[in-house]
Amino acid sequence: MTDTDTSAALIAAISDLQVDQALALVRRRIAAGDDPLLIIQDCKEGMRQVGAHYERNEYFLAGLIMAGEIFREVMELIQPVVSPSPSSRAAGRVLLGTVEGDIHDLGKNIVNMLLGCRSFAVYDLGVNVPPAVFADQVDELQPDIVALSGLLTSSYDSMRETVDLLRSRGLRAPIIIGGGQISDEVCRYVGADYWTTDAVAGVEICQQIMTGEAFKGGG
Ligand code: B12
Repeated sequence: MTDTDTSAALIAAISDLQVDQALALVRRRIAAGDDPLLIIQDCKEGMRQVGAHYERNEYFLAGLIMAGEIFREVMELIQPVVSPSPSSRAAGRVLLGTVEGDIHDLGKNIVNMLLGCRSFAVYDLGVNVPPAVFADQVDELQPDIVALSGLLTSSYDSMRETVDLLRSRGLRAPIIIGGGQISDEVCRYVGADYWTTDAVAGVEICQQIMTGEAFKGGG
């Protein structure tokens, strides 16, 4: 199989909810020394296709649940081969969580893992986190960056409430939002400083924030 074939086969296995096949392909690519971030990228595309099946009523909630389980198992295989950066000094402190009303956490967990690899200290509040909990933790932990995750359209209102509360309590640290459907328009609605639909890009933004090189916005 060529690289393109394996990539397409993995996307199809996830899209078709073929757990054994998906895991076998991931194991094979890890053994071949493939970049784990490219493997994650393919899995993300497979998940996007699962979502599209769901929208067309070809899959139901059980399909989403199964896809979530496949992705979790894939990440168990990938996590050990994602290499941390050599620095031992904390690059910055990030308070992370999925906003209230939203329980999607696979993307957030990737962000957590990649930030950890880049020596950030990450405080992950989990999922369905109310604005007041973010605000209390900001007071206690004084993070350099607040990072909010949300996949549902309805989570934009939660993000906005969270940002409003944090700003009203005097938070000056930058706020970055991430999730599959986030856009510049959503970022402006929410009142966040940065946005992204990609974990790797999000980590780069966090690194640029810490070195004072980040431009507001995202992509
Ligand atoms: C798996 C899944 C689930 C699983 C989640 C399991 C889990 N532990 O997370 C379960 C079954 C729980 C679920 C439930 C629901 N889901 Co769902 N789900 C999905 C699905 C198929 C994949 C999501 C995923 O994990 N993708 C893979 C990850 C890696 O990608 P990601 O999350 O986008 O994260 C990446 C980036 O966005 C970024 N990122 C993410 N967060 C952050 C944060 C920061 C700070 C940064 C920097 C970056 C970043 O980094 C990641 C890597 O690059 C999507 C389809 C889709 N298109 O996304 C639907 C989808 C999100 N779900 C949807 C729906 C409707 C639901 C339900 C309402 C279904 C129902 N009837 O109950 C419930 C909602 C429950 C709730 N209250 O949250 C819709 C949302 C539609 C909308 N516009 O609001 C989608 C889009 C499916 C669809 N096309 O209709 N779901």
